Amino acid sequence: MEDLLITAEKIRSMEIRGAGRIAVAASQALRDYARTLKDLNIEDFNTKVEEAAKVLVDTRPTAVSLPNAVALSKRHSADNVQDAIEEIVSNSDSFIKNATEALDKIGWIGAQRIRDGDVIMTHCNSHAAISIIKTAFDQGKDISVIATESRPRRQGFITIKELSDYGIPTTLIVDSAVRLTMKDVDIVVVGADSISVNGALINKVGTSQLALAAQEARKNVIVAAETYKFSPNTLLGEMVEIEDRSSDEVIDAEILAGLPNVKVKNPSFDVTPAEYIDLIITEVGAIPPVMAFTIIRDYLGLSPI
Ligand code: RUB
Repeated sequence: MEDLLITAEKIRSMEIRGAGRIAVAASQALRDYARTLKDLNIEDFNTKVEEAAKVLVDTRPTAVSLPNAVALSKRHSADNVQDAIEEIVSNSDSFIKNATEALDKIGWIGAQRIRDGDVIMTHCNSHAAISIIKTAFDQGKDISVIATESRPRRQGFITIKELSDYGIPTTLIVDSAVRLTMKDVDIVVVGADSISVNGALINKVGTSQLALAAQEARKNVIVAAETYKFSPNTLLGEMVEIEDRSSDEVIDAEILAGLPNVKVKNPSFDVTPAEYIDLIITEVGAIPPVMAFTIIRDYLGLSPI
């Protein structure tokens, strides 16, 4: 359990972050933990796996990739521990392989939407969105990127480093410059933490202001999202929980202590309605947001996982 707890802590503290990376790390941790339980009987094995799954899922609430990855990895139909471990290892290995391949497919499909000369705006740090940008660049398209800082955790800094190392010309802006800068942009490309059954996108706070400004300026917004980022539980009417993070990320605790009439709100994600999104690029194709239900039905199953 110790290794699994270390992974859980890394996810909670955001040492491991981004919906895709979180999913892969959780699946790996669960798989490796299951392997350590070979001496148990099947009842105790199942109990331990469920407990471990809960520890992982409880680390962060918004990215549905996390519960999806855990559920897809842990399910088994075995009545003995050896077979159960084999199934879990095989589930997890194929989840990780598919997740890795999905990034390449999304890159290729999404790059079809990027034209030579395009200026792309992105927000936060999404590996799926960056896969599209890098693929378009690899195809020889003369592109450049405008990346937001993404306060308060400034994941935009990870993005500009990654793009710069790749040789892609990149401009960093503060989040509040999004609307002013939108006139210079051709297309917005962002990632996803969750996509609900009505096609709404839940992603890093500020994403919806990019989408709003893009709509006003008649620029397309495309979302890069693996199928495991769609939320089956939204079929039951469940809302995606928006993570509220500590005020320390926004203002120093000592300064805040001296401001008795001030409180700080630090929502980490926001919701972009489907009507602001042109296309969602998944590994199984580019779909309009209204087709979210189909992705959930065909790739995740109708019974919530
Ligand atoms: C990261 C974030 C990313 C999505 C998609 O938030 O909002 O846009 O997770 O990323 P945080 P990816 O830094 O709080 O985890 O495409 O890499 O899965």
